[in-house]
Amino acid sequence: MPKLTLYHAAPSRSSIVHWMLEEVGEPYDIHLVSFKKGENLKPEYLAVNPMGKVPALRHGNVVITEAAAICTYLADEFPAAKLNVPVGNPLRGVYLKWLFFGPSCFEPAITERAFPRKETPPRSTLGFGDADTVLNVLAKAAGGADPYLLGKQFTAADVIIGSGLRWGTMFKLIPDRPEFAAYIARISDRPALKRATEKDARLQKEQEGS
Ligand SMILES: N[C@@H](CCC(=O)N[C@@H](CS)C(=O)NCC(=O)O)C(=O)O
Repeated sequence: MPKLTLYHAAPSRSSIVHWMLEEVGEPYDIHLVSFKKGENLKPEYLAVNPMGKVPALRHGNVVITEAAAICTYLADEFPAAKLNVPVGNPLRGVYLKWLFFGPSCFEPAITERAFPRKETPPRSTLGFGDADTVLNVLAKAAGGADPYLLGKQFTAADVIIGSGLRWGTMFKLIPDRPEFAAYIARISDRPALKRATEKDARLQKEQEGS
């Protein structure tokens, strides 16, 4: 079985993949990348991800970057974990929508709120439209999640959207809404997320001590 290695800085966007790996349940290694030491911009790491960013995942000879792409890959590569919606299932469209909505709409909307621009480009030119609409769409999805975005099945889409909602709420980048709180409480109960979060706290100390 090809080895899985996560290039990780704890906690950061690579924590999304850390959670996903815990959900998948296959053995994996962690290669810590220290931002403090600038390791993400050194040639050794740029050979892994020329963007100089984490996460990156090595699976045998394959390297995948971009958190949502990695989660999609893992869900498809390890179908026994039942974290994907396979081709042919009518829910696959909704599943893919949320996986793409995370990085293409939710993330830029949060950034826009955190660092407002002096001059906002026209709504029609922004892929995410505007932050309020994004948050309304997400609030409706979170409020309708029963218990997860796609219904009974927890999928990689919950890892992507759930991570963004947790992170955005934690850092007060998105407004408190009861729909978000209930959904976040539900996903925070997942043993895999608890394991990844606890491990991240230990890894952070390790990183800071190094
Ligand atoms: N589009 C990337 C973003 C990754 C990203 O921005 N990672 C941050 C950590 S939260 C990073 O590596 N920052 C280091 C830097 O830019 O110097 C993804 O979704 O995976």
